[in-house]
Amino acid sequence: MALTLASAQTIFSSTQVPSPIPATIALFEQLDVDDQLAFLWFAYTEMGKTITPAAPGAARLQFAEGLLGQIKSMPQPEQTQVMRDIASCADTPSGRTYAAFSVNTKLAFWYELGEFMKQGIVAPIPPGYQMSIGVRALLESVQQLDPGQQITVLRNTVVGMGYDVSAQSPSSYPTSEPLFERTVPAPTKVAIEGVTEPAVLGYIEAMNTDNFDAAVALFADNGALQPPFQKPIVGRDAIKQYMQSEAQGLNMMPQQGITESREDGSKQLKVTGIVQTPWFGVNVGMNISWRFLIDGQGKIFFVAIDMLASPQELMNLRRI
Ligand code: 45D
Repeated sequence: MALTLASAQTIFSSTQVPSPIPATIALFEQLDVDDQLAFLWFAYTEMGKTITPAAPGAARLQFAEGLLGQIKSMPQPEQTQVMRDIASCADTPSGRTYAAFSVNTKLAFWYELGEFMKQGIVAPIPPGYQMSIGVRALLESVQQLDPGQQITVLRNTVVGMGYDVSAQSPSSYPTSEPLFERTVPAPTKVAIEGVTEPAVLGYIEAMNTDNFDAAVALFADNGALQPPFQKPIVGRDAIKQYMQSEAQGLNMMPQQGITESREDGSKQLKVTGIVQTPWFGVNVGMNISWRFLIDGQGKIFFVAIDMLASPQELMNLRRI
């Protein structure tokens, strides 16, 4: 019987513990826009006491410079309004410009705006701002998350902002992204306890050298990759575009896994480990799992990347 995407998505589903991230983001979305901006500000500055993102280079900032320049030249009330418009996904010129940025450019835009707010070049959170109960509760729950989960909450809220005119076309990843320099060298030796599958080892090795051609060559023709909290991306071309836009400079450190053979000659593997983003380098490790379905020809038919609910989940490789 041919492998199907729907059945591939369910592999190892009984071992998956729900991540607290979607629930946190749902709470964030219930806040009004001023509270959202305030929450992000306090979460970001609080987090900044222990971990700060690497400053985005000029090559990446160039895409955001037009919008940043416009904001800088506005009177403060208008600056605040632009931030509100972007955060509330309003249909405005700035909202449209922002939505067309890649994920990393969106992050770079807010990084720079945060710096401007600290320097007083852009309107800060109003000095008399009183935290609402909702903001306070959300900040408290975010403090319970591990650092990898905290930065994922920030990233995913930022990604969802802006007015996306092309929301219906998932193939529209921005091209010509500047390279994202690794802040730390990638691990060179890949050894995963319990895993010898060449496609899996080759995948990690290719990703750690940003060799996305080699990575997608390991996929079956109609193979699929499912990023955390997203729908699967199907086909080599679409996967490669996605990787170029969102997977540059990631350090992947799988630690252990299990391999199970299936009756039809395919194999399913669950691998757990740590991923570092070039935004935070060695300072933040994200606990994740990869769930691979390898077809009878040794090609990747499906891989899902999931954020783990807790570090304990790294060891959770039993089927039952
Ligand atoms: O609104 O195998 C202010 C895939 C206040 C590929 C602010 C992967 C106002 C395949 C503070 C200014 C990619 C799926 C805002 C693996 C305001 C694969 C600013 C996984 C917003 C393993 C806020 C990769 C700021 C993973 C500046 C899991 C926030 C990658 C900045 C995960 C936040 C990467 C930053 C993550 C967050 C990166 C820089 C979670 C970066 C997060």
